Amino acid sequence: MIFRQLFDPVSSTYTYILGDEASRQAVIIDPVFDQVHRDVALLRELGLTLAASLDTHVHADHVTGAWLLREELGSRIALAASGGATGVDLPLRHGDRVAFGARSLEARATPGHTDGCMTYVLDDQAMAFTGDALLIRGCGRTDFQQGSATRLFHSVRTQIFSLPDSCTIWPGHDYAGNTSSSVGEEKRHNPRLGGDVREEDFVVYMQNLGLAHPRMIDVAVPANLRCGEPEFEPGSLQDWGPVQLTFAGVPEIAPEWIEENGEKVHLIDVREPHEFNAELGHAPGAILMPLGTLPQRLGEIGKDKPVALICRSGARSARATLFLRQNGFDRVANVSGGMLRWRAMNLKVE
Ligand SMILES: N[C@@H](CCC(=O)N[C@@H](CS)C(=O)NCC(=O)O)C(=O)O
Ligand SMILES: [Fe+2]
Repeated sequence: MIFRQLFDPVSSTYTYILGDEASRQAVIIDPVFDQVHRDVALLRELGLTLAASLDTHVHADHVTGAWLLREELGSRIALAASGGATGVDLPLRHGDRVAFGARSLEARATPGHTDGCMTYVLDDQAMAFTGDALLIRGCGRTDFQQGSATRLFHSVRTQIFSLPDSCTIWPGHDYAGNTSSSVGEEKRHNPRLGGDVREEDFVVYMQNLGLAHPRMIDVAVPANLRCGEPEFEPGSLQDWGPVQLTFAGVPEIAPEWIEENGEKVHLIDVREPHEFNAELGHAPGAILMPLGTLPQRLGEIGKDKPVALICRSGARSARATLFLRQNGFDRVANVSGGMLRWRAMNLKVE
């Protein structure tokens, strides 16, 4: 199986991608709105088709990427029916399964952090995605969104601690840099829910957590009750051309689009002068500005048009693209594959 754990540093949220090796069908668990372009790029680079996105609950601290992923990739939105959100394609009930190729996840109702929390258990019970029901040596708070410490205690004890000790726990968040745990480990060492802790002890513990209110709750909960559909059209990378973000975070554009639309962009070639006129040649209208000279020459680049950057293979121009972005150029893209691909595609040269 293909498996990735991804992190959103703003909300300390973990997003997971699971893919079936043979069919290339995949699911994503707990995508974050602001990270959707990253997730789309990784799915594309790994050759995966996204069947569904699953949220473990209606989050209070970040907006889900479920709606935006459906817009971009046509994936179906799965969420507990009891979460009460609109726009859900697969309203899940306890015991339902979501398939991706030959593999599947089983939804187990684990209410307590919110009343609609689900834990997703892989078909062979080797992995459980617990959302905020069970965190590493911790658990989700129970002081809002119909939270209940007694319900959470029973959820964890009956639905998660009943899994094999070897089952890996993949949580919804971690605020200390921990990445995973196991059922056996949490049964022994979770200070709130493990060992000989009784329900009464847990309830008192949870009444005394003393956590600050999540900063985003007033924005996140209403948006997540629409599966992350924004109230306004989200800004698009693509407003000037077919720009795609790579997983490395570089906006890229295809050389053939640049050849056809050369007059719509400033095309900057960041190679050295001797390369510009050597055997690869250069694209018509390209302006020579070697990478090392960009910091001094930024002022020469007009902001009246988007900027496309090119070099030999696309590596130096990727660095230049990021440099321009950091310096206030929003409409900027790397010409993917550089002059090597440009020539391989028999595009016009000077
Ligand atoms: N400081 C965070 C809030 C973090 C928070 O409350 N997280 C929830 C999960 S959505 C939780 O249950 N945290 C448990 C804990 O921190 O122990 C923010 O402002 O967003
Ligand atoms: Fe949460």
